[in-house]
Amino acid sequence: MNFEYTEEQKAVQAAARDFARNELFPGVIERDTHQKFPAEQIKKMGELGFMGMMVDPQYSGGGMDTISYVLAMEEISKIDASASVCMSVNNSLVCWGLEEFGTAEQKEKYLKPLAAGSIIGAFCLSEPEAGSDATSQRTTAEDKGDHYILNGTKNWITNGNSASVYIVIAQTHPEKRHKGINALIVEKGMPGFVVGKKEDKMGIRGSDTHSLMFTDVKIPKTSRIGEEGFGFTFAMTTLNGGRIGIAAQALGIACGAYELALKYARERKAFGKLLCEHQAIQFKLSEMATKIDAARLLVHKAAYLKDYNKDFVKAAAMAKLFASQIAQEVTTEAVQIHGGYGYVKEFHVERLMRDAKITQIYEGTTEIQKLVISRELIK
Ligand code: COS
Repeated sequence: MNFEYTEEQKAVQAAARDFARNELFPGVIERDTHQKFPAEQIKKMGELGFMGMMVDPQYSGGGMDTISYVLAMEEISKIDASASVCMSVNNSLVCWGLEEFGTAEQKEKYLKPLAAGSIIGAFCLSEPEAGSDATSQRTTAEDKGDHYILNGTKNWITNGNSASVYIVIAQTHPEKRHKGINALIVEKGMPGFVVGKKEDKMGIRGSDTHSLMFTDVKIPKTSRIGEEGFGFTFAMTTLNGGRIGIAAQALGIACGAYELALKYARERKAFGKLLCEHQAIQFKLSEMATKIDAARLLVHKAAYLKDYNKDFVKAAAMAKLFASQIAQEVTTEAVQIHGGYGYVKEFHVERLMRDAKITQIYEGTTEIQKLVISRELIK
C-alpha cells in the first residue's frame, strides 16, 4: 500500500489550495449572506481545469485520476462549499455521465464545453415528490416518434439557473416503472423550459439552487442518453460516482473547520494559558483530527477503486455516509472551540457548520447510503 501522492496529485492539490485561498476566500462571507453565485470564480476554475478534471483530454478535460479530483474537492470545500458543489455536479454527475454513456455527437456538442468549464451543467433527478424514492418520477417524456415531449417539475437543482445544459430524468412508460425512465439533455432557453424560484437555503447559500418547470418541451431523440429506458440506471450509476465528490466535499468542510479551530486554539488564551494547553480542547482537537483522517481514508479508498475500475458502490456510499456525519460533528466542535466568536459570521465556522448539513442530504441521504451499503453487504 502506498499512502504517498504522486507529484501530479500534489501539484493539483497545491493549485486548488492556492485558488481557494486567493480567489474564493475573499468574498465568501458576502456571497453566503447575499446568496450570490460565485460566477467569476467558477469561470476561473474552468480555465484552471477544475470543472472537467477526469474527462479525457480529447474532450477538453484534464485527464486526471479520481484521487486528484477528491484532493481538489477537499481544498476548494475547506473554503467555499458553494463553489465545490457546483464543481462536483459538473465533474462527477454531468461530465462523467456524458463521457461514459453519451454519443459521439453529444460529447462533441456538450461534453467539450462542459469539461472546459466554458458552460456549466445540472443534473435533474429530484422532484417535489421524488427525492429518495427516485423511481417515482412524475416528470414525463412522451414518445412522439423522433422526439419526446417533456412535462413536469424538478426541485432543488444545483446550478439551476447558471447551467446551460441539464440532464433531466423523466418517465416515458410508467407501466415499466424504472425501466421506462429516460435521461434527456435539455438546453437552457428551449421553448417551454422555465427556471423557477431560487431556494433560500440554510447552507451552501452561494450555490444556485432552483426548481425547474417543463411544459411541452420538445426534445429530439438524439438528446437521449443511452438506450430507451436506460435513464434510471444512468441516474443510479452516475450518483454512485457523484457520492465520492460529495464525500470529499464533506471531508473538506470538516477539515476547513478543524484548521480554523486549531489556529484559534493556538492563539486565544483563557484562564492564563492558550486554549490548546487545556486538556478539554486538546481532546476535542484529537477527536476531530482522527475523524478527519478516517474519513479521508474512506474517500481515497472509494476514489482508488473507481480509478482501478473496481466495484466502488459500497465504498462510495460508506465514504459519503461517514464523511458527512463527521462533517456535522467536527464543524459543531469547531464552533464550540471558538465559543461566542464561533457563532458570528466573520470567524467562518458557523457557515461551515451550516454547509455541512446538506452533505447528509443531497446525492442520497444518510439513510439512502445505509440502504445502498446494506444491499451490497447482503447481496
Ligand atoms: N447503482 C446502480 N444501479 C442501481 C443502484 C445503484 N446504486 N441502486 C439501484 N439500482 C438499479 C437496480 O439494479 C434496479 O435495476 P434493475 O431492475 O435493472 O436491476 C433499479 O435500479 C431499481 O432498483 P430498486 O428496484 O432497488 O429500486 P428501489 O426503488 O427499491 O430503490 C433506491 C432504489 C432507493 C436505491 C434509489 O431510488 C436511490 O438511490 N434513491 C436515492 C436517489 C438519490 O440519491 N437522490 C438524491 C437526488 S440527486 S441530488
